[in-house]
Amino acid sequence: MIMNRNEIDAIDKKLKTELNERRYIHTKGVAYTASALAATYGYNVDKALLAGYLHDCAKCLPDDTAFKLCLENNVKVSEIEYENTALIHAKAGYVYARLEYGIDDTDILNAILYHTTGRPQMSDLEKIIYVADYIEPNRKKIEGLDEIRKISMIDIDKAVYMISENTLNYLKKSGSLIDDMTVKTYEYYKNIIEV
Ligand code: DGI
Ligand code: FE
Ligand code: FE
Repeated sequence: MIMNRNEIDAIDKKLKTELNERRYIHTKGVAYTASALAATYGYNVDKALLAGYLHDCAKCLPDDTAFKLCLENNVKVSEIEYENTALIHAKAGYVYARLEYGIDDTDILNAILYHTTGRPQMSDLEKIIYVADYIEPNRKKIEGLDEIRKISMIDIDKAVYMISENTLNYLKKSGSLIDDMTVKTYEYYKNIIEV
């Protein structure tokens, strides 16, 4: 899926009306960071930019709209997603990017779908978005972030491992329910960086 400058600009404009200011600023940060990671790892820069732009496209929808979008489009919602509404924007975004932003590229749609929990054996683009979401410059300071930023430009699998470990620790500390996929991502990337 190739988009020209005008099409990207149109997506940018639409996102600006659908996201709050903070989320829009974060979105731009992810888009540019994703394109830099793509350049580093020899991936298509425009595709990474587009996926970065759209990764949180459903973040500001009301929860009931997000649930409805999934259910009406045959995307199953799990118990944990009903209870932890921070998770649903990934699945809703997967549907919304296709219906509202005309995205038909499976890799871009999957990068949106898995950007919050990750998954084992992510594609290059999925890893780029997962990492860019965490390291973009507008993210508020998280412990270990400088080190993760540095590693991100050297070994993306290791960066995925470090981010998933941080996320798990954070969720444990805050007593949140943890999605199976979040744990599977951590275990998979822990194993592959240890060989
Ligand atoms: O949408 P963003 O704020 O840019 O970032 P995100 O999509 O990575 O994550 C949204 C939140 O979801 C973040 O605070 C971490 C949280 N999260 C990730 N995995 C899990 C989770 N929350 C729960 N309850 N369970 C998980 O497994
Ligand atoms: Fe998100
Ligand atoms: Fe995000």
